[in-house]
Amino acid sequence: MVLFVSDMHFGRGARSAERKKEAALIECLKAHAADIDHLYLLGDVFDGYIEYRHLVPKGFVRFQGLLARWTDRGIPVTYLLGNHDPWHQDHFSKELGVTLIPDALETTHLGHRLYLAHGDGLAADPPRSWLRALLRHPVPVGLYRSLLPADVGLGLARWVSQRLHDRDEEDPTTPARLRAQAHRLLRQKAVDGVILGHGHVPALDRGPEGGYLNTGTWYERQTFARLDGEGLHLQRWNGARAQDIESVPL
Ligand SMILES: [Mn+2]
Repeated sequence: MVLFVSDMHFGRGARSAERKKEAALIECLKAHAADIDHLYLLGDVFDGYIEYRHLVPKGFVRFQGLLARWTDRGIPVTYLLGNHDPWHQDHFSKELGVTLIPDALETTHLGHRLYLAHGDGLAADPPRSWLRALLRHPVPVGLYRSLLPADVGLGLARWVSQRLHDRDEEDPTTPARLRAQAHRLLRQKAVDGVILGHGHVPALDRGPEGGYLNTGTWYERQTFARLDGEGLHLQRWNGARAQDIESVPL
């Protein structure tokens, strides 16, 4: 069984609220620990995250500890970076054993070919794709890291993240654009399923060419996805257990 979760946006709200969201995610993951084969984090795990050569942002160490325990036990964890957390270096890979993927990933689980991504690269209009390229280019990112003191750089990135960087999330056309792009990928690529985050609206549908699932958000609705022998499930953690919202065979 494979789990997919995205858009925790850890650090967005007040500390006590964030601690509750982290605790709920840990409970949900622990409830699946006995039969999980692979965990995917589909981006925007953190609301603003800049890692420096010798420093990582504070917080959410319980969640990170769970990831380390799981990878130590041989459960693979793969983290596809989102538009709010593209600035990782090697802390997650070297310290926590997590595989970091900067963009999209095609992989196979349970005999199904899957296309996985956060989704910001698919949703972006051409006028805004320059911003995505700039924020992920090593030269401006390197300059940002080296020119600003870390407290100032991370603080500024979080301020921007909260105030200016949420247009896709506020744009009511984003979920439909993600769905259209997912079905284009299902037609063009030899994949059976496309799983994205970013749109903040959970979705699951199946056309003749395959299934599309959007994980929604952990931080608002505690929705996530599960792939098992029966197919693809959109689920919600209700605080005590995972409930099926919708399922499709793949
Ligand atoms: Mn997001």
